[in-house]
Amino acid sequence: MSAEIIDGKKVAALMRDGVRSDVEQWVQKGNRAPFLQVILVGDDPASVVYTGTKTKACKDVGIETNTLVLQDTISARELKEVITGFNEDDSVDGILVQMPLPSHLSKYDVIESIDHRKDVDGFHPMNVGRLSVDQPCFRSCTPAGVMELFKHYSIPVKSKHAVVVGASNIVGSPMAVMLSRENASGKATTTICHKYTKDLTAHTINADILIVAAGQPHLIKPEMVKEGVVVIDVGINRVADEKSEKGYKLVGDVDFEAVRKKASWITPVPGGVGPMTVAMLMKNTLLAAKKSIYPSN
Ligand code: L34
Repeated sequence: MSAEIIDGKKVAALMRDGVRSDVEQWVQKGNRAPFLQVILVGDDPASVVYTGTKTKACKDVGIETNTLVLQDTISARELKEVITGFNEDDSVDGILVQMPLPSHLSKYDVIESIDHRKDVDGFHPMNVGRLSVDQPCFRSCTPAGVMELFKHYSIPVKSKHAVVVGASNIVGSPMAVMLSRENASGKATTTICHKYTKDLTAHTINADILIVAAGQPHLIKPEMVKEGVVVIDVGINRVADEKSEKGYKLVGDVDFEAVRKKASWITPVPGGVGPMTVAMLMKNTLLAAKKSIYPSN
């Protein structure tokens, strides 16, 4: 078997088309354009790239945006004051603080200081909690983007065995919740593996759907999966590459060339999950502007 490629770049472009026409309609009705406030603390090179991609996507769909770049020496109190200002500003619909943060700042405190009604990342405990009880909320963009891929390609989830490798707050954990909830897109039997899992292969080999968000280049080898598996590779690792102009190349958490021979569907890196994360952010920002999720806003 050789897998069909799940083209995240293409599906993300289609999603952005949808958001663009919804934004147009929203503005035609006399509303101002949605506004996303991005906050970047420091100059982590990957964060600079990702926030740049987000700005470009906003322009593409008619969402207005601004990126506030703060020094990595900023105190927790100062950052909180900045966020409070945006919370109280009615012209700001969505607030996104790009991760990771410098080590002296607590991501939990920073995330909780964002008004959950403007938390377009879906990281605030209010949104995470509402996700886990299947109530309307902002959903973390990466796992929500993966669910969108299943929908687009009509890949069945219900009653499948989904194995999630990686248990982070922003990907693995909400991914497992989305897959396992008893709703139209979920109903999978779900296993979560992480760095304390004793025999990873014993779990991955049973996966009908394997989602890997471990941050380890080429962790998943062909002998770890069964024939016909659907493989979603969330990893984006920069590895040194002299042949590339940038001096690095991007590789996923899956040994793509080898695993694709056994899989039925597989996402590439780049061009898989990454662009979907950004497209979901556009969708969430529109929902925030429309106050669709929290009408009392
Ligand atoms: N607050 N912090 C916050 N929200 C997020 O949703 C993120 N994330 C992760 C890091 N920190 C965050 C992102 O935006 C990862 N992430 C992200 C966004 C975009 C892409 C990858 C990760 C992306 O566009 N990936 C492209 C390749 C980009 C490249 O060339 O480096 C792809 O095709 O996979």
